[in-house]
Amino acid sequence: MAARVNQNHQAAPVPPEGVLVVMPTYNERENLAAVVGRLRTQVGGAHVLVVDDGSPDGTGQLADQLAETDGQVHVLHRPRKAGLGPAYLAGFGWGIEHGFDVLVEMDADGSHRPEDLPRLLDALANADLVLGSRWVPGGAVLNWPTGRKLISRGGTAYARLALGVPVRDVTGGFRAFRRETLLKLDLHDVASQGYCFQVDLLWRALRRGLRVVEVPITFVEREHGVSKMNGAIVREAVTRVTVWGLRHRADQLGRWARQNASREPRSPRDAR
Ligand SMILES: Nc1nc2c(ncn2[C@@H]2O[C@H](COP(=O)(O)OP(=O)(O)OP(=O)(O)O)[C@@H](O)[C@H]2O)c(=O)[nH]1
Ligand SMILES: [Mg+2]
Repeated sequence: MAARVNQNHQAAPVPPEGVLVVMPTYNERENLAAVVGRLRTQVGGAHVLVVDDGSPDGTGQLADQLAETDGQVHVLHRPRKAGLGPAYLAGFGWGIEHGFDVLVEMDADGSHRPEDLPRLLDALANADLVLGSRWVPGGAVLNWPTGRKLISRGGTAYARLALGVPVRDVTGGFRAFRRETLLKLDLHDVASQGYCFQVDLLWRALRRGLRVVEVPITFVEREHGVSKMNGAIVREAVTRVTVWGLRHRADQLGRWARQNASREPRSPRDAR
């Protein structure tokens, strides 16, 4: 299994009108208008769907105001905070229903720079899933304390080892999916809630042999508001990745045993 690019088959880039940027929000009132504004400037044709989980700080109402003045901004209101994974699944469902060809994941806190999006979309011409990557050459993280960098790099290293995937940034949340890619991932049984959702979708894509490409991005620590990362989110990621990794190794072992069994002679006569 490998992240791979088919160099010989360059498809035409998707027109921006077919692009929906799904942006989950929880208490991002101070960040939302700026990031949506930058996004609309960078990729003028793209639509934005804010998926707000009833933010107490009024982010949902602010999103409604943005949508009133800009026909390419849409809002999905959900009653309560239910995690990043369910918010994205709801956003993807909306986007697929409304006929978008490309669905982009992007944080609303300014960590994912809209200026990097055109490169992600360009790379999608030759891939089924494009990952914005902090940990490939050319990628960067600005203003993160060493502790945060260690957690992120450690998480990626653990997932790479457990799952045997060749990807450098498995937990990043700035990504572009083709619609058909999402349709192949059996999203109905995704149970991951926190940023483990990112590993989950990547793992599904790789197991189905889809073309996954990493593109360097510059990740910028949020300037306003607070992170929603917590211990429960980290624990969920470690537990699920460990279970997937064990299952994967057991499958490999089972295949290896079956291959060897079929090669072994059944009787001394067969061996001759
Ligand atoms: N709708 C919804 N959005 C969420 C939820 N949790 C986080 N978000 C949003 O998802 C994006 C990423 O969340 P962050 O709080 O930045 O968490 P993070 O990026 O994993 O952590 P940091 O790197 O510390 O910022 C932001 O736009 C959040 O507002 C949730 O439960 N529901
Ligand atoms: Mg963030």
